[in-house]
Amino acid sequence: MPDHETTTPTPDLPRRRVVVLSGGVGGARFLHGVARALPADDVTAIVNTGDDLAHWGLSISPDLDTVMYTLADLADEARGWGLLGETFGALEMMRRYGGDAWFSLGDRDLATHLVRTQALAAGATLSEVTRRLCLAVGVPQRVLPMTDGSCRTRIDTADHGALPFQDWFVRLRTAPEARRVWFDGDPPPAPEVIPAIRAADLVLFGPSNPYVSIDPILDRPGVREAIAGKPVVAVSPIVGGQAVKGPLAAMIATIEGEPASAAAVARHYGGLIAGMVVERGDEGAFADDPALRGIRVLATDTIMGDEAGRLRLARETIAFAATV
Ligand code: FO1
Repeated sequence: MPDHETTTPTPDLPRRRVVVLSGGVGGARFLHGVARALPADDVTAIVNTGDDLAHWGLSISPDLDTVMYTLADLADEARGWGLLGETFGALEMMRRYGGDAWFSLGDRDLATHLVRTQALAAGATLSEVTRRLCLAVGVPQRVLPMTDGSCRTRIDTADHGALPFQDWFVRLRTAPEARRVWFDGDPPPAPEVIPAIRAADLVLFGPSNPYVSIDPILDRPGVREAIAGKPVVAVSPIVGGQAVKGPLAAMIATIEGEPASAAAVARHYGGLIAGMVVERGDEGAFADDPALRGIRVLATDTIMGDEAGRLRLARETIAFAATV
């Protein structure tokens, strides 16, 4: 796989302006493929910020950073978050001081949060500082936070009440059963979000968690309406009844009361999607459910094992989305 500087957009794909809705790792890897398949000007990522948190006095936007690091080829792919070649010296000292050490901020990653925090304190918007960070690490695609305002994901649990997302996800390792997901704050989308969707030929939902990654974006006022007239295709984050990564399979069971499946994700998106890309073997449930018969399905290999796999899935999804 060539470096991204030398990668040429796929010649046999027609020119399409694509918007990808994304959470962290799954969406970021899919975006990496889309970014290698199309000219940079044609790709806009709209990224969940419901996972954002203030920690050690810093403004942290995990999904924006995962997308940025992945597109810049700087991500630690094995860990699934943070930077490649990271060290955790500051975290070790924090632990010695008896400070909060449950959320692991790496030494190099700290620079990202320091720049963001300073810029926000000086009056920049999250959109502006994200653009600045992306340009600095060589990401030419447009990466937009879903909002410049505050919208925080909360997980209602039986034993611990309503938890901030990262408390549930990292500190408690998703152990408390998730009963409901809701968003604290209802800010408008960031200024470029609706114009980007209006200008798009295709809208793709990355293989991200629908409850905690895609829904917070869709719930920004005006986003569902802007998406409604577009060809929308979702890539399934569920493969053969299992989540590729993270707590989604358990969430479908506890929130919807049904086993995890690509079809359950499609039902959750309701009439919003015209097509879904699923793992081979997962397509049968779509034909069986009258509610899903209107959704076109592409069954393919959706596990993005390596960069070639991401690029292939991106090309197949874009070509498929042009037909829905
Ligand atoms: N995930 C973890 O499981 N443990 C961590 O300590 C952790 C730290 C962390 C720091 C910065 C960052 O950008 C992401 C980090 N993540 C960590 C990942 C993050 O919690 C989740 O991947 C996303 O919020 C879900 O998409």
